[in-house]
Amino acid sequence: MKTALITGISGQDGSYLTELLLAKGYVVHGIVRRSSMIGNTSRLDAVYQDPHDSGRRLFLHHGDVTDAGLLVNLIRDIRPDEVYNLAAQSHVRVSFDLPDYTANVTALGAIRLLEAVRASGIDTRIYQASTSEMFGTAAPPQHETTVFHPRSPYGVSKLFAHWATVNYRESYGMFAVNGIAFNHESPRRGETFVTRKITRAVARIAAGLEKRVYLGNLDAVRDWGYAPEYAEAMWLMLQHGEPVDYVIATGRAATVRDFADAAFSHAGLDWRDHVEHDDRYERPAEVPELVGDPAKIEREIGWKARVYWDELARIMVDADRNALRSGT
Ligand code: NDP
Ligand code: GDR
Repeated sequence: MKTALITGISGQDGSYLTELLLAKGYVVHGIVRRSSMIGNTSRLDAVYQDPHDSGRRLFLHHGDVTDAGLLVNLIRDIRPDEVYNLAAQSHVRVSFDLPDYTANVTALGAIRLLEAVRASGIDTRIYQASTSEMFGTAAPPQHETTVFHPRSPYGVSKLFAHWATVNYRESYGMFAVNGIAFNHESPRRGETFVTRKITRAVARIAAGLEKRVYLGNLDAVRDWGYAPEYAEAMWLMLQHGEPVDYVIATGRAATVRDFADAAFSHAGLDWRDHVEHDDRYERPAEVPELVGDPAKIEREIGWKARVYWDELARIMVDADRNALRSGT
């Protein structure tokens, strides 16, 4: 029975990865931040296991990737076969307001974890959640050898974490890999990311609860995939014979405007009647066009996206309308 440690287990990807690993028979440990509310683990409700159940395989530990001692102790005690570093201050717009904090969590958090694994001397495979944001203004389609040009404190922090992962692999021979994931979404997506913001608004507008939604740049192009499939890619990368970095993407893209059109149309609405512009959602520097080239991961690992952005919009609208109807 394999053991995994997931940082960021309470996030969108962490919850799907946990479900995948539990289904594969893993013992899963996750780091959750202490909160004054209990709601910060709600994405894990479906797989929650009673701490008094002797057969349980999911263990949650209070912690934070800014605490090096905690990481060292956990790695030593758990001795995981696989570590997935998904913890991050992951919101690009927010990173402009909190650059120092974002770097501490997203950049230094990654190197603290790498160092904790190295110091433990345990033979552990590490997945680092790298991002298409590192490409920034590089022309599409972006692939593994495209030159990086990040455009936000978040992108810069992730680039540090990316190179730290490469450096630990090259310096110490560790099985440490970067999945350079393009945007991936789901009904569990955080509510301030643009796709979920749109699909929640569609549900509320269709129900007569609201009239409009305020957005920033509608011209941005993104390669949106379906998050559960990306959790599968993460796991596959750690099962591979060699530690190799891969782009994880669908290869198809659309503008924010296209996504809004698909989402509103699915509910029988016209986006032009309900979307308004608000400058506050613009960024000091924008990433105009991210379209991934997934050829390498398709060829070498056999992973391929199955859900593309327009179907994703429909999945998310349906989920938000159902949640509104059932009051969840
Ligand atoms: P989320 O924002 O949904 O989840 C982030 C997770 O990190 C949450 O569990 C959060 O905890 C946790 N976290 C934040 N700060 C800390 C900290 N200081 N210590 C410990 N945990 C912390 O992100 P996603 O699930 O969407 O993404 C997972 C990872 O993949 C992130 O690193 C993200 O940057 C990266 N990524 C995501 C992409 C996407 O399109 N979704 C694309 C490319 C990369 P809490 O719940 O308490 O906030
Ligand atoms: P992104 O996702 O910045 O790509 O980062 P987000 O959904 O925030 O923005 C996508 C694009 O939409 C434009 N946009 C808006 N964005 C938000 N959040 N709110 C708005 O109202 C709005 N209007 C237009 C943005 O300007 C942008 O161009 C996500 C995160 O998950 C990162 O952690 C991850 O690394 C990258 O995807 C890949």
